[in-house]
Amino acid sequence: MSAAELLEDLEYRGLVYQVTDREGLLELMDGNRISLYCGFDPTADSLHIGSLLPILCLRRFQQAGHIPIVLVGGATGLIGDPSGRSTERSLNSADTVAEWTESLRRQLSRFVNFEAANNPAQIVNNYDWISKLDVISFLRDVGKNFTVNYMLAKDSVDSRLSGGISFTEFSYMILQAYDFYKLHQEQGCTLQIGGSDQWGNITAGLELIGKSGGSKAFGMTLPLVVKSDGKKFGKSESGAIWLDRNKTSAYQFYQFWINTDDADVVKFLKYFTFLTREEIAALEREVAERPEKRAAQRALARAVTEIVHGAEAVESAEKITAALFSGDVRELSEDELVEALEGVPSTDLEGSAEISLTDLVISCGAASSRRQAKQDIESGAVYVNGERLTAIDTAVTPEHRLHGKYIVLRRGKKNYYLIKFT
Ligand code: 383
Repeated sequence: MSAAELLEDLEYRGLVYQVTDREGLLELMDGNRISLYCGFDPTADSLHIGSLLPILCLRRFQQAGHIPIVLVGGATGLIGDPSGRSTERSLNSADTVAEWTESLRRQLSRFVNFEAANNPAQIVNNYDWISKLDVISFLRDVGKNFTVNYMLAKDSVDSRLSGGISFTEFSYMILQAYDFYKLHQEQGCTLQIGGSDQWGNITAGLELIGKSGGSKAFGMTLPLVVKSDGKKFGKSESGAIWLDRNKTSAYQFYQFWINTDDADVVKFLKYFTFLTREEIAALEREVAERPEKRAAQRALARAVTEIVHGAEAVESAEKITAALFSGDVRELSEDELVEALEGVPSTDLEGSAEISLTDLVISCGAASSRRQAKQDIESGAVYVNGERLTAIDTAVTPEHRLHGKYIVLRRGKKNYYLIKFT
């Protein structure tokens, strides 16, 4: 892919929010392999989908032949970026940050290709150079290039002046600027990308590179992902959508994307998938003509889940979705069953004896009285493992138990209860 095609593709996808010098960048990339970087601070033990856009963008550059450098902020994570935040962060311990740095490094590695023959990705940790910087060199060699006036004018600082900002967070932009300078000098990195909140930090780097007489470098930001309903992107009722499947299961992740509004789905296909323009246009027509089929949402969920969790995860998420839709959960593996029913009321029962359906309905909390339980069962509202049972004295035996220990009870269309026998 030529430089012009890459830039056009990014623009078609709506991924270019700001760029310091579009024509200059185009000229630099034209026929040349450039190195570009994006940084991620270890402020938690996992990334969430807020970081997905820049990671995938690094991959888009790599697919076009350029060299992506993924930076993990082992040092900057100890300081705290004030960008986009209205209050001071609390500091995490050095051990915690070191641990999170490792988790992020593992996670980020999945998104770029370290084996590419001509343009293998690199991953770096800014702790490696920032920790070696002594305070005198920092103030003399780096700090001298920035006036406090310049720093005060940055959004990240200006917006905090009334509420207060520590010297620690105030200094953050200089560290990120120093990273860009270092990567520019030592690896020939000429472009930094990031979310729109990073514009100030990225341009501070360009300032430092410029003052140090380095060759020209560029900055580009991606848009903030906004939803048409005005709600914050990337949050579900249960909180952030993480990239670590132990924090957000692959099924929950898939569900998050499946639930995208019609009004947002085409935009998200452009942002978060590698589908072609033709494929996206076809799905756009589907949304207009047959919205009830949710073909675009399904394509989106499949594509993003596959990128983040792999093809097997997509298969199992679809299997779980189908099982919960039909109510028949008997074909699910034990892991899938547990994943499907995460968050539903769960009860542990002891023993290997059979139990009457009424007792089961009561002990799992599906009904609050015998009378209610009886009524629910007789009206046909109660299902065991997807099978409707209408006799109140049906014996639920150990044979019913899935994987030797689970009973899935459902009342009505959607109320699930998990009973685990120990
Ligand atoms: C640190 C050192 C650098 C370059 C960048 C950094 C990290 C940067 C930052 N980024 C955010 C983060 O880590 O704080 N100062 O949580 C987020 N990024 C990306 C993207 C985003 C930004 O990781 O907009 C969302 O994900 O830039 O908020 O030398």
